Amino acid sequence: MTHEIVSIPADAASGMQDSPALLRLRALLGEHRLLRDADSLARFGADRSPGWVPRPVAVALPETTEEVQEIVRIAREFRLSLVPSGGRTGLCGGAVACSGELVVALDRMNSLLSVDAVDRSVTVQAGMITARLQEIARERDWFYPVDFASSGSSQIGGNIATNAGGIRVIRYGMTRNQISGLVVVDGRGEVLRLNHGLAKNNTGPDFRHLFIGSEGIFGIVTEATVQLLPAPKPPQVMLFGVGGFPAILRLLSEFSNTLKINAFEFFSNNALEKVLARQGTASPVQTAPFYALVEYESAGEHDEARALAIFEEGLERGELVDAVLATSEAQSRAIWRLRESISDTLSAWKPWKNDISVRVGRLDTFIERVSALVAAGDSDLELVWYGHIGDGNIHLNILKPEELSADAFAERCSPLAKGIAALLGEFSGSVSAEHGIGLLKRDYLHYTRSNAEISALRAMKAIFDPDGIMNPGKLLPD
Ligand code: S2G
Ligand code: ZN
Repeated sequence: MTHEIVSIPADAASGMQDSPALLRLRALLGEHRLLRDADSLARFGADRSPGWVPRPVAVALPETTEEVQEIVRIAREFRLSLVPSGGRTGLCGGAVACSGELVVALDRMNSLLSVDAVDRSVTVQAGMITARLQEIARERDWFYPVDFASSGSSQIGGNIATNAGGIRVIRYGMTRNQISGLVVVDGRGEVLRLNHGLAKNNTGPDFRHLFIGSEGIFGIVTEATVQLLPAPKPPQVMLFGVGGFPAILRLLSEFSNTLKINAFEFFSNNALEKVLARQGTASPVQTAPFYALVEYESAGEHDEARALAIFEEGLERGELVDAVLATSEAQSRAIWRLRESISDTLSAWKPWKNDISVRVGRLDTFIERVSALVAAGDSDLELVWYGHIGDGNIHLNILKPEELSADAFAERCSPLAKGIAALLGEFSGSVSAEHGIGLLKRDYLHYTRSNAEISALRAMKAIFDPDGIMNPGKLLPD
């Protein structure tokens, strides 16, 4: 997705003299690693969430943990707010700098620091692109399992700060499951070197898991030790045309109870139609109301026979319409492209993105209740259903009609958004399964986190960020 560069107010980008804080930062970073030109401010002050005008005071480009530490110390001294910035692929405004903050961009901290063949782990700087980490693993016949549509531009530091999920959570877990060591600079200016790559370390609460998913409100991730896996055999990929949610959930149950599935995704027909129109390709299966994409690790013909039997039985029950089994890696990738292109394709409609989850065992009744809300709601709005239904995560996107302004559209989405959030409270689900809270969902946080938890989060922020300079305004409601 191309992010349009929005205009920067003249005062932020003008040849305004460097403040004392910026003079100290320029002395630390030099001419070329403290940016103040309009394009840089616009580019580094935004992420993929629409609706905020990037307005940072400057962009710092540190190269080491020690430089990040010095930046935090200067920021504390001059009460300068900091916004950590990775690949800027976030969808909730978590990396947006719109109030004169200093962006701390990790782009130049993208090195492979060490490889441990015995542990099968690598230590990398936070600015490494996710796809580069996947490539480093492949080069050693290892595997980094976390993958999603934006892995070609997201950074591992940002994936850690948002505990990125993606398409294989059902098998390998979220980003937090892969991190065996973490170096962060917290808002005090302290460098915390956490867990050191140990497999076992039972010395009290594990601070890794405080920082993973904290969206930069406690500190800045600078390095990570990532546990990798032996490279798996090429998996089998199937795409099913499915009649409705009950059939999708039955397919999920049959596959997950008899085969080793890596991924179980779904999407509605209007999602596929939009992707095919954009790609200019034809569907590999007959048209159906929904599609299920299943990736599983086959141990041999027995497994493939089982998968085909599941299809034939579903066909006989009238629950499945069609299916295709990828017969090559190229065909597997083509099928995955249909699913992974949805988010980017829909961005043209500036959608209201519900990124929600409930326990898999509660999906059936939850989906029924959401469908009832939708049926009772604004029928003129087009909804697109897709996501990682295998782990209980549904992306329900409401598409903005061309003629509607962003505010009018938000107004029209609000009843359904609030109805879904209330349902999530009832079902003990999450208002943010994987994309995080950022600026966009702060007012929905209480549907998933209790007041007791939120007050504890505020207390923890006061410990790690006593001056409130770390990504202020993000995640925590005012
Ligand atoms: C999806 C992708 C978000 C992104 O399609 O499942 O979560 O752009 C979204 O990586
Ligand atoms: Zn997703």
